[in-house]
Amino acid sequence: MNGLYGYVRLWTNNHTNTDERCNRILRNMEGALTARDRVGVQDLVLLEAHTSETALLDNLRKRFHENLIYTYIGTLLVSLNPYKELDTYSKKHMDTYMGVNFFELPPHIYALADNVFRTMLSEFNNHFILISGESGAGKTETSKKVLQYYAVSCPNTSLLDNVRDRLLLSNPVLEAFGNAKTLKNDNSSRFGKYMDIQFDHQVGAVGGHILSYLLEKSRVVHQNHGERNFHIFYQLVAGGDDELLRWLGLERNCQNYSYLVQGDCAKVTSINDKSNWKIVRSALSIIEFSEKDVEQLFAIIASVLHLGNVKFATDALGYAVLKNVPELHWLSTVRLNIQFKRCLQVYSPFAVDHALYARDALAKAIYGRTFNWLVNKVNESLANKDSSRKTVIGLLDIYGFEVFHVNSFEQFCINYCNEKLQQLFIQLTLKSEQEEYQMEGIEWEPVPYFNNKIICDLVEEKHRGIISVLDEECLRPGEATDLTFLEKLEEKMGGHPHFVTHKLADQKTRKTMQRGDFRLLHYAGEVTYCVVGFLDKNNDLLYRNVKEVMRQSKNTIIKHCFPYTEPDSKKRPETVVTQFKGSLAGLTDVLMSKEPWYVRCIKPNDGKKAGRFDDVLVRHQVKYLGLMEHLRVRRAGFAYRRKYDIFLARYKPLCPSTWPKWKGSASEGVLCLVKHLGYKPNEYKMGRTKIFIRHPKTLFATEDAFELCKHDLGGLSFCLFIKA
Ligand code: AOV
Ligand code: MG
Repeated sequence: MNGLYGYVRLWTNNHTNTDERCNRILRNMEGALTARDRVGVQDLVLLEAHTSETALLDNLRKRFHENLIYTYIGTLLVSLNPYKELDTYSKKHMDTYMGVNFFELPPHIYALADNVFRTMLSEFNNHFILISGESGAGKTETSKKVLQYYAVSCPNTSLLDNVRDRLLLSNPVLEAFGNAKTLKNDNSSRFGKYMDIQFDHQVGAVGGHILSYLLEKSRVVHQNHGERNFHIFYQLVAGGDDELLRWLGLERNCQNYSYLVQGDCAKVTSINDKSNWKIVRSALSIIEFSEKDVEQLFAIIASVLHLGNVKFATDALGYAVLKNVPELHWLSTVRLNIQFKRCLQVYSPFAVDHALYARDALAKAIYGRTFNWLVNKVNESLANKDSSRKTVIGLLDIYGFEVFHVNSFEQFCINYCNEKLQQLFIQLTLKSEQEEYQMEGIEWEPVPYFNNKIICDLVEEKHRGIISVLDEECLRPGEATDLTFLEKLEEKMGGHPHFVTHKLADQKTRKTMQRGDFRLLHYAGEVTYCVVGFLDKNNDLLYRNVKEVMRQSKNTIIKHCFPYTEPDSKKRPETVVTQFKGSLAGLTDVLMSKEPWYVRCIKPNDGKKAGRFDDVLVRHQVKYLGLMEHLRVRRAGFAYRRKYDIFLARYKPLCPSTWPKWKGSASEGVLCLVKHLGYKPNEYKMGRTKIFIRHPKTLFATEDAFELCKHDLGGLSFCLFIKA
């Protein structure tokens, strides 16, 4: 036997055939270890001695090639995107994981979901699952699996079947309106989503509530090459029946709509718009959207497409005049009942590019506000009317860190958000770890982390951060430009270790930047942002007259989305990024009040390919996700901790004094057990409620012994020595 984990010395009550039994057991153990060589360990804490990044990576790679995409670090779940359908998500799999302890079955998202659920039941408190990872790493798929697990596997009554359906169907609806194809991901979330699933302890999931964060509205009017607008537009054009399209004045050809073809990839092989349309259409009915709501909703979607086709000519004085295109007919009189010409009077006399800008601003406002209306409507349908106390499990699935060839205001917001979540992760993992040692009366030395607070501060610090400089510039209309914003940044941030611009850079770096760029050294890597459009996007202004015209629309959703506001209200509306900052702070508070669980998603390659494990790419993610540090904390202190009663219940067959029944307290039983197993005094500590085990190999050997005992030993008892 490889001797790394210890050896088993056996003695039996029945001394006959001892050698033969020994051999059989050792053969079994060898089998287990060989399997382990092939598929790696299922908990990285169990990695052998000199734990290095390379060892961790090797382990993930081995498992990945065996289609084992899940691996633990303690209770944290690492998930690799397989980029293919795996046969591990059936109802049968769900049932297998129900009520089973973490370490008893191979790692799985269902195991985590089930443990969260059972902890919530036993402790009667609120939890959340933070799912993080870069764009395309699998966050949204993971969050769907969790939701499916709760919806399908929790005890439930037929009365609540429709709650289940609505919970599940809220996904395709919100994805249709809030997801899009990007270069990173064919189904990229372009909004942040936090969903509370409410549980009644007798009946299971009984309701839900969704908070949405900053939708990337600019996509409505512009898509980069190789990207698409939000799915719903293509779904409507491909799947809407003839009569509906006729009523909306739409043709069944995406190429006819300027807002759908800017990325030049309206058709995507991995996406079936037509069948997705059917799913969304029936989901809307099940989520209790009335026929009228649905009609008006699609009238809005169609209007946005018409709006994108509105064109302008130049008059004799060089000002924009509306061309009399058929789209005006659909917009003005038939489906939206807005007087588009009146909207534009606001801008005239303006040049054509200004008029186009106004048109796009209106399209973005209509879509963005309709999206918020949609989320509210879904929430109404998911709301649980019963006011008795419920506990919740929150699911956080937000847009992942992203770096494109050109990065703009949207990436700045998305990456800032990821920076905040990383900060939360650091705070919570450090905090909870330290608190636990303190609570249990165990001494320990904290492990140093890279703390990304320095980057969060750079972005958001009051009066000093990038956001504050941006807002200041937004307050100087007419004077400030994107470039003056950049200059102010240079003035204030110059010398900051995580900030550089073309002007501030050394010669080598300068070659990789343009004059209008600034670069941030994020926790997850460098991103170069182009300042063009920052001020406009942050201001996100709509002319008041436009709002008035919209309010007069006969479309009740539009009317609702453009409510009356005091015309002379002095208060300046908050800028986009400041609103976002506020809502992220709110989210942090919500999360801090709950028990955290983590899933760290990893993208195995940049080509969306099954079976390809790109070492450099994965290593980079392992680094910035802080997996090594997390592992180190787990190992430096005590790799494992278990409540006395749980530890005793599992391992008591390994000791004649505790098996089959122990009469004393659980902690005394554990002490007796570990002494019998030959644990050395420095190997473990007895806390107030838990046993802490320093090295994974100790638990590993115990676990091996337990496995053998389960399979082979029957009435046999044996003693296990751990090699020093
Ligand atoms: P993301 O949410 O992390 O990116 P997704 O969850 O949308 O990434 O995953 C991207 C794609 O990877 C999916 O559309 C699937 O094709 C595939 N995929 C991910 N997880 C699995 C899985 N467990 N099994 C099979 N295929 C999977 V972004 O939303 O872009 O940050 O903003
Ligand atoms: Mg996503």
